[in-house]
Amino acid sequence: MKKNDFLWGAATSAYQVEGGWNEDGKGLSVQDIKKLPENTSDFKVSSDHYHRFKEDIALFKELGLKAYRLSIAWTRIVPKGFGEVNQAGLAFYDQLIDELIAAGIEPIVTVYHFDLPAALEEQGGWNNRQTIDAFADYCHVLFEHFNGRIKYWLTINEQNMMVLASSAVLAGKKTNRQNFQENHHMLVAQAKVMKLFHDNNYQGQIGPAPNIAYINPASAKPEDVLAAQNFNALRNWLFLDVPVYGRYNHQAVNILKKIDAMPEFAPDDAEILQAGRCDFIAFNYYSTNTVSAFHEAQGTDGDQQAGFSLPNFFESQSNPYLEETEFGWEIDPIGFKTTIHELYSRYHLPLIVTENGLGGRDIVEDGQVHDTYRIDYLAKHVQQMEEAIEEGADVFGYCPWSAIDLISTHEGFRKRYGFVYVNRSDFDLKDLKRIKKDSFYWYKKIIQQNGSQA
Ligand code: BGP
Repeated sequence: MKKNDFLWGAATSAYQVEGGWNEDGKGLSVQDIKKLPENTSDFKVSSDHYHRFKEDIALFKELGLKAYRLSIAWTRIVPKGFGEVNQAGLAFYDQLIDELIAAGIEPIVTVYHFDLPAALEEQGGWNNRQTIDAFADYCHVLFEHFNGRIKYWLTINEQNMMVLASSAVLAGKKTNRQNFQENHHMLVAQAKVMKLFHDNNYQGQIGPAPNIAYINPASAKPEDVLAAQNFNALRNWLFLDVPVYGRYNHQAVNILKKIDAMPEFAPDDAEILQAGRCDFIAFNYYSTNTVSAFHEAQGTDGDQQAGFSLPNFFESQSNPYLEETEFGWEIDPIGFKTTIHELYSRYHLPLIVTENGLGGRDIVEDGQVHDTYRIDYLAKHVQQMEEAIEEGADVFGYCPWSAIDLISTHEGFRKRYGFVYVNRSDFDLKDLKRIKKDSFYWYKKIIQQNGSQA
């Protein structure tokens, strides 16, 4: 049964919503320096939430949000990634978090959402083990400063997509070996931070936030079923077995060895992974993926949902039973239920959905946005989630992407997700006015009723 204190929320991330890219001592992140496609806006102004957060939180309160998932920009707190702490950055998030709490909205905080400090990237980024300590120091500052005000901490947003879809979310392509060595350092950093959190008895709980998409076999052919199991291990379970069980998933290890990408472990790493565990699982879900056994000679490289292929292991296939969004992402609400049940059976930890939503080219007509396609997507996903809860899975919150329009990871301002429209385009900032979409009124009712059944 869904509880009365179920966290109906919504999500954003710092670089995609805030703007104020170089204000009040903020350092540059990899997002500020990445090469963007020509038709796509940079992140300098985004939705200007940095200057308009009070107006935005008033809208979130009107929407009835019980929770708001935000991320803190590492470069506002520690501009160079390591060393000096910027008090003005802490002061900004003090105001933001206090405003949320005063509005009765539970802040859920991601500490790192795709925005590694550029100064660390220049020193080798996650390839350099010093980034592990930099991350732990940064988190320590946050835990000390916000202790008691944040009940739910999320470590790293979609670490699996930074590794598997790096060209889409970070605009940089690396070899498998580099990617999985960096991945290992992130896993170690996350474990260190989870241990630090528990050893110091900070109030609240901490969890990872991968993008989980259950992988379907393209057919019942045994080779396809095995391919799907392999991809599930590499895309999904690798990223949860470590924070839940303290060790790598064996099928993922097998693949990494065979593609010559098994990371090097420093002497204490296995022990660190064992010692740092999570309290709950946060996950982002947009759709399932489908694969067959590998046939073609070449691998492909997709964005977060577009699917992946790995020679000798699996090959991305589209699912003929699913519709797609106008940006080509498949829509699979039943797959959401499958994913929730699979996660709960594997890990037996409380779950929170920290992203789910539909990106579309919204249009304003007479001051209104009739985003029926988004309502349809969200309604079907809410229904499947409610059924999963009814059937016994422990899900304690749902934070669709996104609370308000913001810049997509690689498709600019034209791909919108929000309940609130922001009046700007990729290259014309217009007046950045906020307009409540039809989905805003729909979600408000869902929250008021505590779900889709009154
Ligand atoms: C997730 C990211 C978000 C967000 C969302 C939508 O992968 O965590 O930051 O942007 O996907 O993706 P996109 O903006 O590419 O449509």
